[in-house]
Amino acid sequence: MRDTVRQWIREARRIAVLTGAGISAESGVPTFRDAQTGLWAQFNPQELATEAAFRAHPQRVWDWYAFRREMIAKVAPNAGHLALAAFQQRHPGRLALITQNVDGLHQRAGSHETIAIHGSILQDQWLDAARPCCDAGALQAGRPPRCLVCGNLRRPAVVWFGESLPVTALEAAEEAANACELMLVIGTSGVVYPAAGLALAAHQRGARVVVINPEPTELDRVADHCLREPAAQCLPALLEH
Ligand code: BV8
Repeated sequence: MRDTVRQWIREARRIAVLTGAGISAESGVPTFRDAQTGLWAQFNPQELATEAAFRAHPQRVWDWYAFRREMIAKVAPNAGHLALAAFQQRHPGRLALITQNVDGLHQRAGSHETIAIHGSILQDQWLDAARPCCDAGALQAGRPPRCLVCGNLRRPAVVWFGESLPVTALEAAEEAANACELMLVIGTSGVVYPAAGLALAAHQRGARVVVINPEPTELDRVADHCLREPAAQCLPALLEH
């Protein structure tokens, strides 16, 4: 069935791609569900990735992000990330890449216009609105670091559960989903919204939807085809010239 999807890719003037943690799995980054290994196994990720959890247990949540950052720093983009970036270079403006991932691996692979709808784990921001005293260059060290004067905490620049997505990224993602003729849904379980809703929107607009995932997902129900394959093995063949 790969050939049919390759044909659909050749025919589509506008392609949207929605990726999740699965595309980084073959780089060695555990998926969201798998990230709960060892020390973190007793915590549900949706409990750790919330403002309430951070305010209640700032050190625990900061350490969880530090643990994930260290893992991400040790890995490299895989053949799946690279195949998408290469396709974008060969066909400028034809493929819009939307990711739920905060790991920055698409960007490191060369996908410079990646629409990162859940932010980035590689940047920090202030927990509360910055006051005149809040200088990110002069922090009181700690886990998390804080403002020397008012104690405002630093937090990872990711979108936590219950938080709205960055408006510009969400608008760009919705535009791409609504304008595409083909959407590739790669390495996502399709349970988190509004991200998963982008695939539903594309389907409702008449676009073909292809799921690439070794396991069944919540989005198979709107898929025209499911390729039950690991992304780094499937994408190079699918996207090669
Ligand atoms: C919000 C950043 C508005 C942080 C993340 C509608 C219905 C139900 C619930 C809701 C709804 N609307 C909103 C909600 C609530 C909530 C939500 O969706 N809850 C779910 C869990 C039920 N959504 C929100 O809270 C969103 N905000 O709605 O705000 C608002 C605001 C105020 C008041 C009211 C409303 C914010 C959601 C974003 C949260 N932040 N990440 C961080 O990373 O720490 S979400 C995070 O989890 C990831 O970014 C990703 O989105 C998700 C994990 O999913 P996946 O990436 O798919 O990973 P997963 O592990 O699940 O699956 C991996 C897949 O890969 C598997 O299928 C596996 O088979 C596959 N795989 C494995 N290996 C491979 C592979 N595939 C290919 N190749 C391989 N080799």
